[in-house]
Amino acid sequence: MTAMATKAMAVQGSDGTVLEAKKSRVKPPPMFKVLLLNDDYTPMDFVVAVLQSIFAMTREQATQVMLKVHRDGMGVCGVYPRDLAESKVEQVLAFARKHQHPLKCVMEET
Ligand code: TYC
Repeated sequence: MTAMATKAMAVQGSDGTVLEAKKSRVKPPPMFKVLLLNDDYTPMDFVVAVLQSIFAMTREQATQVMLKVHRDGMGVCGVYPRDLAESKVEQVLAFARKHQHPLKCVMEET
């Protein structure tokens, strides 16, 4: 047993049947929340456009998330593996910079 990273655990049933469960010894990959932060200057419509274009939300979903960020100071845009989360954060920051909005976006391990 090398690449499998599993350990066989045999359990004998009363009728003699052998049930074999495999216990995984590999951790699932770490996941990261991508968070949008509120500010006083970025237009609401711009934030909705960011959420629709970069996070594939409908206009309705994007509006709900934008309003949550506006109200609570931050909100989750999505949960992704590290590389994808980093890419999403960079896309948001680049798009905001290009339009000269101070919108901030960060990632945080779940
Ligand atoms: N607070 C901003 C406004 O009133 C809207 C806004 C929402 C900005 C969410 C950033 O991540 C944000 N125009």
